[in-house]
Amino acid sequence: METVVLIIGANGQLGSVLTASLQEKYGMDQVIASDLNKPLNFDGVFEVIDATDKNRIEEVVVEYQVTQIYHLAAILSAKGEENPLQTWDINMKTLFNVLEVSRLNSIDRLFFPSSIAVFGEGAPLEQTPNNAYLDPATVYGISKAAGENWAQYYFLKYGLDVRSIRYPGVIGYQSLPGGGTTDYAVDIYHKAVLKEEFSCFLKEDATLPMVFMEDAIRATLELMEAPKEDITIRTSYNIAGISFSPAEVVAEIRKLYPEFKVRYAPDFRQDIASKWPKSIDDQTARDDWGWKPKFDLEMITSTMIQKLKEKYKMGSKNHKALML
Ligand code: AKB
Repeated sequence: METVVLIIGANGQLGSVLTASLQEKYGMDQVIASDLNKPLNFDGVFEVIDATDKNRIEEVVVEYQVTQIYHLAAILSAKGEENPLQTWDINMKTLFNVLEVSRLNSIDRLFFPSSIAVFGEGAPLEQTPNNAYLDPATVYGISKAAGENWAQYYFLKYGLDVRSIRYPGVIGYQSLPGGGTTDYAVDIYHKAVLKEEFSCFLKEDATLPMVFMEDAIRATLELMEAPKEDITIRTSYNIAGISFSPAEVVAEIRKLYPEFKVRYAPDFRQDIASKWPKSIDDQTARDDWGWKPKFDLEMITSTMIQKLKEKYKMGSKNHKALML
């Protein structure tokens, strides 16, 4: 069977980079990117889909004979707290729509991203195991924990091959995150390259698990390629990259930009971060499908700085315009 992939939420931080990787892997015509708006100069097949509209998802699935779906659309942790009930509605409705369309159209494989936001005060902060107690404190985390259980339910009840990763904060130069608690770890590199002062919304010692974009994409593709019988977790897999605090990333950046200035102005996102793990035990992902991160903080920092310098040199000085 020829693989045809639909990506829902293709304009997001992960979605935009994953789309390019899937196009490279399967071919331009085999990948259907979708989101609420078509980006300017998009290269490839794009369909406008509002994932709260189940019929629209199904229309595209049928038209292109889609065999795999990556459902990436969601409202993240910090943004989600502005309107909790709306966040719950959107995150769950879009997931139910995708699960149902997948079941009814015999989708071969479905990817659903979860997050370290599923963990709360009931889980150990260090080396949080895959099967730790889940008591998330944000509506985003609650929706992801519920989503993991619904994914497993569809697997057990209908045999739908749903696979999932609990992403830590994702750091990449290709795209900007939006509405997350870990977003500072991307913004900080932009400010360093632009030689601007950085105002950090977390405390200097707020250690969080992170992963570099290349590793995050590779993890996603490796999980989706793994033989079905190797997948022992149908809720979601922990993956770890590297853990660091704002102070540690600042120290690393200052090796290249000694004058780099930072001030700390912790806000409500610090409360969210304080309940999330500091480090993650990802042994099951390593055992089941061979997961292993490649990028440490030094490599992340040198790559981010080098790539962002190239981008800013080539493009506009306008931070937002550059990333769209
Ligand atoms: C967020 O900060 O909300 C996300 C996440 C860890 O899921 N980056």
